[in-house]
Amino acid sequence: MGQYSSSNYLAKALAVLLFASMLAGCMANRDGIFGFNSTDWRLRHRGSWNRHHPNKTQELPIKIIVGGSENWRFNFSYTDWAFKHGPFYVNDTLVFKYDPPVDNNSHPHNVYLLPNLESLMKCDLSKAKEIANATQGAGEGFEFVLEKRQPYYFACGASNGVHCDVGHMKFSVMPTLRARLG
Ligand SMILES: *[C@@H]1O[C@H](CO)[C@@H](O)[C@H](O)[C@H]1NC(C)=O
Ligand SMILES: *[C@@H]1O[C@H](CO)[C@@H](O)[C@H](O)[C@H]1NC(C)=O
Ligand SMILES: *[C@@H]1O[C@H](CO)[C@@H](O)[C@H](O)[C@H]1NC(C)=O
Ligand SMILES: *[C@@H]1O[C@H](CO)[C@@H](O)[C@H](O)[C@H]1NC(C)=O
Ligand SMILES: *[C@@H]1O[C@H](CO)[C@@H](O)[C@H](O)[C@H]1NC(C)=O
Ligand SMILES: *[C@@H]1O[C@H](CO)[C@@H](O)[C@H](O)[C@H]1NC(C)=O
Ligand SMILES: [Cu+2]
Repeated sequence: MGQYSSSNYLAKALAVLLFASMLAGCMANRDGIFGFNSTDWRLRHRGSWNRHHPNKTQELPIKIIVGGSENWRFNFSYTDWAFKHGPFYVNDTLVFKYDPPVDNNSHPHNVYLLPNLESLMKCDLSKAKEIANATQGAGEGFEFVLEKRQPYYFACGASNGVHCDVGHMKFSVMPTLRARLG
């Protein structure tokens, strides 16, 4: 009996919660409901909002800064970053930002496109193509459009693969097509 009524109470509480969140969902265009600022939330979750609420005007490609606020640097896991920030879509732009060399002894970053997964795993740059040199990551950064539905393999080619290998400056993306409404 006691068991029953407490679980009954729980069910009612859940129903109320559910209703409240549905209401919040319906009124998602109003800011500040229940202290929940949906505009703010949408800005912060722009990517996932777009992906879960495909909408013609929100199907536009976006620019993504590689590494987010970490930019393109030594010793940051870009494989993890790419996993967390996917999926990527055809025509999205990746932006690589990194400082230009300060003197002749610095080992500045750059960006290489590798031919396949094996070369990425081995940090083998022998068949790779430089797409951005040491100075192109400055300022607004180097932009690369993911034009095709194909895997792309990126790495830093500095110090003959050391940045790629020891510095984890490598990742791959497989852009897909955006879902369409009707
Ligand atoms: C909600 O957040 C947006 C963006 O941060 C801000 O411009 C707006 O004033 C906020 N609205 C309320 C009601 O706090
Ligand atoms: C699509 O998004 C735009 C901009 O956020 C909004 O004004 C419009 O009402 C949305 N359309 C639909 C069908 O959800
Ligand atoms: C690389 O980062 C890890 C933490 O993510 C840190 O423990 C380590 O000391 C760093 N190594 C270098 C060479 O900066
Ligand atoms: C990508 O952009 C190009 C050039 O603007 C366009 O021709 C192509 O249709 C776009 N692809 C997709 C899948 O949106
Ligand atoms: C860098 O090297 C070049 C030639 O290799 C030299 O002219 C220049 O003075 C050097 N710069 C510095 C800051 O050492
Ligand atoms: C890097 O590429 C830019 C644009 O192609 C070029 O202007 C610049 O001279 C290059 N810098 C080096 C160090 O090769
Ligand atoms: Cu590097």
